Amino acid sequence: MMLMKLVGAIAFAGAFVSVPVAAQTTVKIGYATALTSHYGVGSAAFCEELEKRTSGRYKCQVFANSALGGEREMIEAVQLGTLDVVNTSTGPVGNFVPEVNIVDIPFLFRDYDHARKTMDGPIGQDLLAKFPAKGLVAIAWTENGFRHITNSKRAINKPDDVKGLKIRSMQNKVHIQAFQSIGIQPTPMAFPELFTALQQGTVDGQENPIPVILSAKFAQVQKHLSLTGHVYSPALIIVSPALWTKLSDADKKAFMDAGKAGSAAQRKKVNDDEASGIDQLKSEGVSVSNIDGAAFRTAMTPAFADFAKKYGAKNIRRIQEFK
Ligand code: EAX
Repeated sequence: MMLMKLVGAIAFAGAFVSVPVAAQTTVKIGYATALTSHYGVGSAAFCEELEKRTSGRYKCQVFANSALGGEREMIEAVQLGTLDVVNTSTGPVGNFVPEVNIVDIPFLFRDYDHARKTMDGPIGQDLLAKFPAKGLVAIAWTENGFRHITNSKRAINKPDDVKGLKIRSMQNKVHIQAFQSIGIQPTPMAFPELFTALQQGTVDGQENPIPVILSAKFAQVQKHLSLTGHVYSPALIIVSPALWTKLSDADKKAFMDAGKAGSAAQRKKVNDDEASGIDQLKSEGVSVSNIDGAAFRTAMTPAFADFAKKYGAKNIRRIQEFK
């Protein structure tokens, strides 16, 4: 009898040891792709680490699959404070922080190692420091991946093969200019509209990293994948100033550390998807062609001259030569 009372008392006391609801802050986080995607894995790792490092005082509420709109809309919501955190590609970010456009220049990065070192190094950190002036707090570089072209019309093996194709682009002026320079008709469009646009033939194709092509099931609406690797697409975890300014220094550090955990998990998922994704797409009936990137790079030369003017030939070289 005494024992039952003790167990009861402990259970009852136990209930009071957990974090009183009042002290728990819900952190709303949004991203464009599926829960099981690289963004889903990265965001889950961020949330898990945040909850752990704050002993449950901060707990995420996740909005996957563009539930709160496309990346541009989510970034606006973070600026307004109606959304706390977004894990987004740099696609639309240049519309808010123009300096970031430089990392979306095609054929800028040699490989994942070069790109990740650059984003985590002084160049990437300098760019993160540009965000607060625009009402955004960027705390970590995550990753989308190297982008490739898919389409439903024809196999693409050389630059001439893309001429006249209507390709959906992100809302990114660097991409739009680069695609126009090789004769593509770029159609800027928010990600949540893309699958239907491909299905209905509003556009012939699109370009995204393997992890997005897999998680968005584009094999259902696209016949051809051309491994152009034409752009390395970084991503970011951005926090709203409305939340950030309320955080203690210790909690700011917890968010930063959680950002690092999210970045590592997202990049690992990209590695995994890259390793198995192409065979999976082939098994789903997609024809895959390897591409001579240098030919596409040469074809885009007119655009590069303009990018050098806009973003500085020295800045571009600094990224290209970063080790
Ligand atoms: O960030 O819009 C795009 O094509 C992006 O790659 C996608 O939203 C994931």
